Amino acid sequence: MKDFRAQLTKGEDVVDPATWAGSVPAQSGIAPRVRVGRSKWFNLLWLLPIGFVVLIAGVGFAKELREVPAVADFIADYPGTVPPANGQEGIPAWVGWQHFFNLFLMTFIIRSGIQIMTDHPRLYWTRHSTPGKEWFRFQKEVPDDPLWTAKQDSVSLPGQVGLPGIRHSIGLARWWHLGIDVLFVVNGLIFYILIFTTGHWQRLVPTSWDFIPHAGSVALQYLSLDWPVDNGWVAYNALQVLAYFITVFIAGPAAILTGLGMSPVLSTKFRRISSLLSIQAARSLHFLVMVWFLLFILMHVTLVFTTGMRENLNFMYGSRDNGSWVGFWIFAASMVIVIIGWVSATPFTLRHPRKVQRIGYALIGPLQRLFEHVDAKPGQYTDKDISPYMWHNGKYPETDEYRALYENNFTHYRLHVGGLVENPVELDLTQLRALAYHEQITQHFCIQGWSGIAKWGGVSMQTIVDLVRPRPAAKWVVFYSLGDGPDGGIYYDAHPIEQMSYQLSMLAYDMNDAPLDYGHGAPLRLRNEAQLGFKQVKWIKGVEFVEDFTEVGGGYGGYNQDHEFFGYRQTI
Ligand SMILES: Nc1nc2c(c(=O)[nH]1)N[C@H]1C(S)=C(S)[C@@H](COP(=O)(O)O)O[C@H]1N2
Ligand SMILES: [Mo]
Repeated sequence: MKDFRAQLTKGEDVVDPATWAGSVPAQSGIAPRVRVGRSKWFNLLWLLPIGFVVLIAGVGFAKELREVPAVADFIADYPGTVPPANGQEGIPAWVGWQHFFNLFLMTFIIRSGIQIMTDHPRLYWTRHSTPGKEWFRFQKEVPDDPLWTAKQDSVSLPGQVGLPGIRHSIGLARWWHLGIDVLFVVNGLIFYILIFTTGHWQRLVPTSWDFIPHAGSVALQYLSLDWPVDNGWVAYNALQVLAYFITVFIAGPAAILTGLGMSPVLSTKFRRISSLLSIQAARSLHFLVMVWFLLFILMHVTLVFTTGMRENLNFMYGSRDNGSWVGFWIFAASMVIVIIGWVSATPFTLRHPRKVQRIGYALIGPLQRLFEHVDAKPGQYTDKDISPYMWHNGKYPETDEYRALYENNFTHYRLHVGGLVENPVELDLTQLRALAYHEQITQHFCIQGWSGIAKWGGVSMQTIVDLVRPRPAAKWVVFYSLGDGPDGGIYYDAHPIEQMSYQLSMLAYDMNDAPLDYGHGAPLRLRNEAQLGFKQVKWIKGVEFVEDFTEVGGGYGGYNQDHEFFGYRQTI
């Protein structure tokens, strides 16, 4: 075990984009496209000219429509605003504060969300992630190479768009995304509590069917460029109420639920929900929710500034209804904060990635840890669910040690199991195959976003635990690979000992009824279905029971944690 530790490297404490992730060169994506039919792709940039033409034509027709007497009467009957039943008016200061926090947090959430997506720039509706079957992509078609990896498929973003922009920076992006999400949820819950205890909710919820004709009328008035006269201090117009209602009560919760829908442990535990909302449906919907937010922000900001900027900013930033410039200046000051946050987030992340890793873990880690206690039952999938295509990932083993083993059909292969155990063992493949056989058909969840189902055959980790008998001091189990990670030093990962007794933790030597092949981890790999894909160490040579993983490698719990600032608990 000592030798294995000596083969580890520590990883840096800053990000140097030149040497990042095994010196992957930057690679940009292509214009986003949507699949039409079996294999035609529609470039979404066409929506810009098409949208422009539709908008101009819409304005023309809306103006004509308003000349029709019946339509004019309709607008007179439904001018656009339904005042709240409780007659409450005004916008209290706490609404302004919450609005600001929300906006500030959203800038990081959206940027890091887009960054996460660039790590697998394709969206699917089924959990199989089969190349060519995606409905959306902003990357070229998957090349014919059978060993093409998901990492090779990832793309970069400009540093001021993505967070932090550089290619395959998902570990850091996830801290921003999940960490800030916690603050966003807290802010949202406080907002819910306050609106429902003060009656302010009545300004955001359509409370009668009248809202529909009023909203239609407002849409027509906007489109005809002859805008409704309304007073946002007293009540929002019906279209505004609908937009705010959808954003606050539908899009917000949908973002959280679809986000959780991508979790390996929750998808494996809550089968019924997962059969409807597979990781890929969740990921696609999560993206569409973001599209809603982006369109909402675009329309909202445009209208705030064009329907009476000074007034509108006084309402939301100054909580006053007068003609002063107070609201504007508070808004301007708040924008300085937003801009500072925006501009410094990427440079800060590249300079202080360990801080991002630590603060991110402080925010979301407790939840990730809580979900680690979930031991899901087998039997979620059957043979017919097995994916036709399973992506590959990671760095293939190229060492002489591995090549020699491979060429001899692993006759000289030995699995070393030791550390804090009563009975350390060395097992060759024949001995491993002689142990009780365990099989499971389960889904793999790569952190990058792709997934796939396979049948795994081998030895349950419980069998190994019973064989070696860990000492009470053992709290973590470290899996060492025959292969190096992208920055040199062997790949490894640490798992909590509790999960080694779970029903879906095993060492697999078979995949889909055949011996595990080179790309997927021959001769032996880990499956722990409560965790993300990068923790499923392939090409395993050693298993060490330890008290604490801080003694191993860079001390952060695994190769990606040491080198790419991932988190060590990856249940979501
Ligand atoms: N030794 C080693 N194991 C590894 C990796 C790696 O780079 N080296 N990559 C991990 C990642 S990121 C994923 S998603 C899975 C991919 O497994 P697959 O290629 O069999 O689909 O392997 C994991 N195990
Ligand atoms: Mo992965």
